Parts: sequence; C-alpha cells; structure tokens
Amino acid sequence: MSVFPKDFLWGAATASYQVEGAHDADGKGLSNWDVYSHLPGTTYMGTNGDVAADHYHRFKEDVALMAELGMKSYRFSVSWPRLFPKGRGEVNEAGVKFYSDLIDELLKYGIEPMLTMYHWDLPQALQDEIGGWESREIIDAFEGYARLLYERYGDRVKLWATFNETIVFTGLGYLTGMHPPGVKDPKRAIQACHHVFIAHARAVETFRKMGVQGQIGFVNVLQPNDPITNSAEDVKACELAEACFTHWFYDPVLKGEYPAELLAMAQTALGVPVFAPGDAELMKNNICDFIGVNYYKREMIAANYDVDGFEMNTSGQKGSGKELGWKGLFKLVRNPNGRYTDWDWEIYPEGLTDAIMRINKRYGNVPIYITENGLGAKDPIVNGEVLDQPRIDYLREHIQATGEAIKLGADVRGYYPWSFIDLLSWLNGYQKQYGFVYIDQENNLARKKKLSFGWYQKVISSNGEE
Ligand code: BGP
Repeated sequence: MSVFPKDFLWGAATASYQVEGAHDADGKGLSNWDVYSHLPGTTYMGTNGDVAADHYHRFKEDVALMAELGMKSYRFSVSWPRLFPKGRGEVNEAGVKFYSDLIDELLKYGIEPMLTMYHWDLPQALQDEIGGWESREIIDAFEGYARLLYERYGDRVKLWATFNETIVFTGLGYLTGMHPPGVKDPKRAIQACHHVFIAHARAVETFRKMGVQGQIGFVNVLQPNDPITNSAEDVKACELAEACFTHWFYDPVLKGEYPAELLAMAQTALGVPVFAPGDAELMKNNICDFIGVNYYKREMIAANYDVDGFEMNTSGQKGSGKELGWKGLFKLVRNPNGRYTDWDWEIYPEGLTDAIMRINKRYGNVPIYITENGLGAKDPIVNGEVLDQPRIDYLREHIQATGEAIKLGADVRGYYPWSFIDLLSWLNGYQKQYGFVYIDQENNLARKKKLSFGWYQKVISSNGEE
C-alpha cells in the first residue's frame, strides 16, 4: 500500500520568466529580469529569458506532454507585466487570455493548476516609477494585480500561492546584489521584505473578502541547517542561521508575526522593519491555508570569524564554490562527508523529511505541498537519448523522504519536481538542466522526453510505489 494519499497531487513546476520567452509579445511590458539580464556581467554567459523554452507559443504541445506524463497538477507562475504592462492601470487583455487558455488546456486533461502570482518578474515600470519593493506603494499595486487574477481565473484555479521564495528575491536582490535591482544593503533588504509580507497579507485578505473558492498559500525555500561540529559556538551560529533563513520567512505567513528575538535584533541594530499602522493586525489576521516548500539541499553552518561575502558557483565546475557568510554571525560551509552536485549543492534527502517535520513541529499540522525539488545537471546525451539517471536517483530518494514524513504524520498533499521542462536557470544559464523534457536548442527548440520522463510516469501511475 502506498503511503501517499490517493488524491496526492503528483505535479511539476516552472516559472514564467524561465520558461515562457515571448518577452515582448502581444503587449507585454518589460520585467525587471528582461532589463537586468541584458546588463553586462549579470548572468552566466549573458543568458536571458527572451526566448527561453518558448512555452508561450507552445503551451498546447507542452500541456499534452504533461498529460502524457500523467501529471495531476501543474505549478506555473503568472508574469505580472504580461497582465499589467506598467504594473497597474491598463490591463493587457492578450496577456490575460494566454493564462486563461493555459488554464483551460490544463483542465481539459484533468490537470489541477497551481498558480504562483509572483515568481520574481516585477514590472520594470514599478521599479522605475516607485522603486519596486522598497516602496509601500507596491502593496496597492500588488493587490490590484491579485484582484485581477481572482476575477479572471478564480472560477477555475483552486490552488494559489502569492510569492515564491521571498528570501531569494529580496536577499539576492537587496543584500548580495546578485538579482535585480542589484542592491547591497541589509537595511533596504529587510524593509523590502516587510513590504512583501504586507502585500501577501493584503492579497490573502482580498482573496477571502472576494470569496474565491480555493486555498491560498506562500512558497518558501527550506534549507535545513545543521552545525558542522557540536561546539557551542557552531551550534549557536546554526540557531541564528535557522532563525534568519527559515523562521523569518515562515513565521509571518504561518503565525502572523516575525520571530520576536530576531525582530528586536534587526530593529535595534538597523532600525528596520518599519511597521505602518495596521501592519501587525493585517499579518495576524491573514494566515495561509497551506505552505509550499521548495527543497534542494541542506546547509551546514559554522561560527564565522573570517568570511564576509557571497560568491556562488554559477559555472557548474564542481568545487569552485566558496564559503559564504556574514562575519561575526555565521557561515555556510562544505560538509566533508557530503554528496554534492556540480554546482556544489549538497544532496541530502533525509533533509527533506527533516525540513517537513521542522515545519510540523513549529507550526502544527499545516497542509504542505513540496512545490519544488530537483537536480540541476548537465545531462548526458548518448545516441540522441538524454540519459538523466542521476536525476532519477535524486528524485527517487526525495520522494521516499517525503513518504517518510507522511508516515510520521505530516499532511503533505503534493509533490512538484522542478522542473517540468528544461528552462532558464536565473544565474546559471541553460546548461543547468532540471526537466523531464529536453529542449533541443539546435533544432528549433524541439521537445524530447528524457529517461526520467518514463520513470516519473511510472511513479505517478503507481502513486509513488515505483
Ligand atoms: C528556486 C527557484 C526556481 C529555480 C530553482 C533552481 O530557488 O524558485 O525558480 O530556479 O531554485 O535554482 P537554480 O536555477 O539556481 O539552480
């Protein structure tokens, strides 16, 4: 008997900027990524999402492949500037129609759409005109965007996520400067992040006021942290890392407040986040229906007296990753006994069981969807076949780890590998592949099923027993 419930949602995920292409088609406005990826030195070898997998023009072919795979659900994101070219104001009906057609096509095959409202592609106009996430004005703009989504798709979409991985777009966008808008300032990062939580709470409030029939949640990355040694200083550094990486991002949406100790630390040291009247109540009153967890790796933590900076391996040259961290607080270090990908991400399936159970313990038995999990690799092609056996091994172990958490009592309702199809990796280009479907860049972006496609088909048809 399978440990997975019989209505378990076996899915796969993508995101608009990474898969759609058609960056200026049919009235779409430019996003922050359309602009940023064209600036020198921002992405791996200058790659961008102008064309990507051209899913915008080929979604019917792609959805047919999803149906062939047996997918029960598809997690995708909407490009805000495709709907509102300027972020607010005039609606681009051609953009609205694209997602409406996509949703209809999914439902035709009985595939449940899971819609993410914001997977990092901000209308550039909002960056230019108001300063993006640093401005409180963005909260109204986001609410207007959410309202349009509910009005147009609320009759058909039942699973909604407001934001994807706030830690990444605010952390890399405002703290390490590796994502747009390329700022390096902890104070600005924390305040931008606060506006995201408030925008989320407002979108949840509006969802409920409008009576949309469905569930609304938030998607976070979860990298469980473990101390590299049992020394008191490493353990302490690890606790701080977990509070910063996990509790700061989960507590506001599952408890409706920031972790008190860390909030006091940030406000004392930096004077942020600044609350406007009503913010605290809004957070408190708009807890999520579910949480989406993106899991790829664990991070080992050590006390930090030397490293100050963030330089990631974006080339796929194994071992080229450096230690990352904030001096005086903590650093992320390599596990000498760990298995690693070519991008120096630790492969640690037990961490997924652990991550789920940490959520269960802190927030109660909240419904959980594993909204991303996957292996980024340069897949080998042998006699024209894409033999991605390492991906199969990775996913198999992580599916088992998900099953373990279900056995322990967690309410896990779905599993969405990243990614359905090969697509753009933000900083690592097209060479870092995750998909069940390969895109032939030399042959008009023709789709080709990888070895993992047939394997995942069996996982789904056997409800995880493969
Ligand atoms: C997550 C993002 C995805 C995706 C994935 C893989 O953080 O939500 O959009 O990109 O990570 O990351 P990468 O492409 O950097 O390997």
